[in-house]
Amino acid sequence: MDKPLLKALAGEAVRPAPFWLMRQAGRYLPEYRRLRATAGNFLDLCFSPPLAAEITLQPVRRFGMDAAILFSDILTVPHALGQEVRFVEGKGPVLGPLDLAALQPVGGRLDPVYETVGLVRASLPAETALIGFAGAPWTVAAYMVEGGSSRDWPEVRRLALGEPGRFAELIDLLVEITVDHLAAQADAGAEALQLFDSWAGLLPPAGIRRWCLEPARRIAAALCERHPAVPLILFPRGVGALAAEFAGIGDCVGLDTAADPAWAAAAVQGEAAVQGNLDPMLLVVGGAAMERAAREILSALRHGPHVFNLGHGVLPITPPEHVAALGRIVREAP
Ligand code: 1CP
Repeated sequence: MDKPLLKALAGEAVRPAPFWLMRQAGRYLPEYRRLRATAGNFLDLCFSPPLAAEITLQPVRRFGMDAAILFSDILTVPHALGQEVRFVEGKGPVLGPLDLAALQPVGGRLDPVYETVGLVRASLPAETALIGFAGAPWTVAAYMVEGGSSRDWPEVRRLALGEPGRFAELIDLLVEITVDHLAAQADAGAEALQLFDSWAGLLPPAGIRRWCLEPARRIAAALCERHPAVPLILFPRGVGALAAEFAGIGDCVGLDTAADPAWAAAAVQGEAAVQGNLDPMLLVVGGAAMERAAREILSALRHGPHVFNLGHGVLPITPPEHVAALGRIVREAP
């Protein structure tokens, strides 16, 4: 276990801080766009192990991150439960009608994802760790109920707050399949796992505790039984000071863009590693503004375990040379 990322996730203040970027594979890279153009629809790409493995490796080859994150999507899970999932060019994900009673795992649908994990593990540099991931139940439920992305997410919020008994059935099912999906990635060679709760911040505090924190606790406990040595990173985006409550559950808490790293050093780092949290727009801007902000984050979190990352995913308009510059800043930080 001498990979820098794994040491940091185990609680060590590794310097230079290991780094990777959420959505580090994707449309800002010309080599991704070229491959994407040959592949037809996006889910087919996720389920083509040689192509998905190649895309996973592209950013690591170019920028030497300390981790690769499996190229897949959080919406492979509703697909594996039998709900129709399509990605429409220029619009994003579109899901078919949700029939709660009809949802059940369709055997084998996620097997290509695990095959990809094996392919990537076999060709990663020795010091680079492989991160597997899943969407958290609340965030995946949001897309399933809403039928796609949404500005205000009215349907899922109404269901969670207005019919909690019925909503719990969906969350319970998602907890179960998420545990299986993450455990299968660990079986196939993933060395750390991240749970993306991108829409946690839509809920009031009691809702965050019930629909984000408690499911994360159950997922962490089940994974701990099956894979005690595989660390879990939680990314509850938009939850403010409640991020500290997630530190008791995961090995690492991912901070979103709005979180103050100095606060997290005091409130989170004593209990868990902290990951984050440069504003993705500063990576678009680059130059002195990016350098100043990155150094402030590194400095605020320097006394404890820190994995440098963004506060949310890389934006498609990001110049790749800014990613290279950011990597140098992190590596050369005092
Ligand atoms: O057009 C294209 O080429 C597809 C764009 C794309 C990509 C590159 C989508 C569609 N998904 C992905 C890959 C992806 N998605 C990864 C790969 C690994 C990486 O490099 O990080 C990961 C981890 C995800 C996770 C994901 N998918 C999240 C959670 C993280 C986040 O950004 O908040 C979410 C919310 C999704 C849903 C999704 N997938 C794709 C789109 C357009 C969306 C909807 C986003 C929205 O609602 O705004």
